[in-house]
Formats: sequence, structure tokens, C-alpha cells
Amino acid sequence: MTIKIYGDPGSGSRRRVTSAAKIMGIDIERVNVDLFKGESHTPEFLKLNPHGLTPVLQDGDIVIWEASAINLYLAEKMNSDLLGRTQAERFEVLQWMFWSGEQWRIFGTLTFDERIGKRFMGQPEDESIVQLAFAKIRAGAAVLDAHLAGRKFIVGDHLTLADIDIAAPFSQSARSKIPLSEFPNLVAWQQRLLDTVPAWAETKREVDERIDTALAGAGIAL
Ligand SMILES: N[C@@H](CCC(=O)N[C@@H](CS)C(=O)NCC(=O)O)C(=O)O
Repeated sequence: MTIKIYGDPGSGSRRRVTSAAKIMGIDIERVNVDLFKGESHTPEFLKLNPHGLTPVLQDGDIVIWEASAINLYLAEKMNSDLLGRTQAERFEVLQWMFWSGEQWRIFGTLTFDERIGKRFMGQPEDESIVQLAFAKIRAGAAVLDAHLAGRKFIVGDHLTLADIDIAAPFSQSARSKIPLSEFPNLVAWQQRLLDTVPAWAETKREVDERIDTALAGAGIAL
């Protein structure tokens, strides 16, 4: 039975999963959930994820939400190097994934919601929220920038789920204008991922097309 991934092509969270699946050669069925139409809050969808958030994986009777958990499930199923090659690497990958979820991606999401989500709802952004998010992003980015000096990847010498999770804020950074360009090693690492991981570049194009079309349709210039 084909694994289903529910989500919207404009979602940076879905991008983490569709990229990882492609890298691992997993055939998935993409089930579109139009977030602009609120389709993740229908009674039917809430049975899959009561939080009303995407992506969601369905593999037979198994249903998993949270992109990182989905990627761990897929990588374990495939015995993939994306999990890390040794026990030490695997725990380092998990360490960065947990950090990314709690201390990093959330501030990119917060900025997107303030600067872009609110524009769609005709509401002004709250500058104090944006400034708080920027301070947190700069603090995390400074550590990442130092970590990436002389390294190609977040963990070891190959791509892992840690790279995919930590790269996620770049999905919307050009639109929400979070201050990542101040950090040269981070920018170089992101460009390297785009240049060397075709699935990461392909899903960037999907996200850009979906969100830029929606912005144009709503007459929003950033
Ligand atoms: N921590 C979650 C984030 C999920 C999330 O925020 N998904 C967004 C799209 S990127 C969503 O489905 N939003 C729908 C809504 O808020 O109604 C994950 O990594 O999967």
C-alpha cells in the first residue's frame, strides 16, 4: 500500500517530508490539503491530526503527524543514512532535530504568521513579536554559523535529517525577511544543499510557486 502524505505544497513542513522521501527513494502519494481554504480543520482531517496541522503520514493503519517524527519513521523503515551512520551520529542528529523544533523553526513560523499570514487576513503585523523572533533567530543562527565553519553538513560528513530540519526556515525566508543573510556559513550551507540535493531544490520551487501565486492572487506585495 502506498504511503500517503497529506499537506499543502506551500508548506515548509511538508517540504521536509517530501524532500526526505524523495532522497530515500520512497514512493509516496501526496494528498493535497489546501491550507488557504482551511482544509486541515475539517472534521475528517481532524480525525487524522486533532491539532489541524500538516503534514500527516498515513501508512496503512499507522498515522503520524509532526514532520520530524514522519521523517524518523520513513528513515527507520528504509534503514537510511539520513538517521546518522553510527550511534553517536544518530544521537547528534536527534539533538539537532529537537533543538530545531523547540528553539529554531518556531521563530521562523512566528515571523511568517505575523508578516504573511496576517496580511492574508488583512491584519497588521505585531512588530514586538517580529523583533522577539528576530532576536531568537539571530542567537540560534550565530551558533549554527560557528558550527558550520569548515563543515559541509550539520552532523558528520553527509546529509542527515538534522540538515533538513534546520534548513526549513529558508523555505519562507525570502518572503518573511528573517535575518539569515547576516550569517555567511549558514547561507553557504543552504546554497550547497540547494546545489547538491535535487529534492531540496525541487521542493523549494514548489513552495515558492504555491505561496507566490497565492500572494499575487490576493494582491499582496511584500
Ligand atoms: N511542528 C509541525 C508544524 C506543522 C505546521 O505548522 N504546519 C502548518 C503548515 S507549515 C499547517 O498545517 N498549518 C495549518 C493551520 O495552522 O491551520 C511539524 O513540523 O509538522
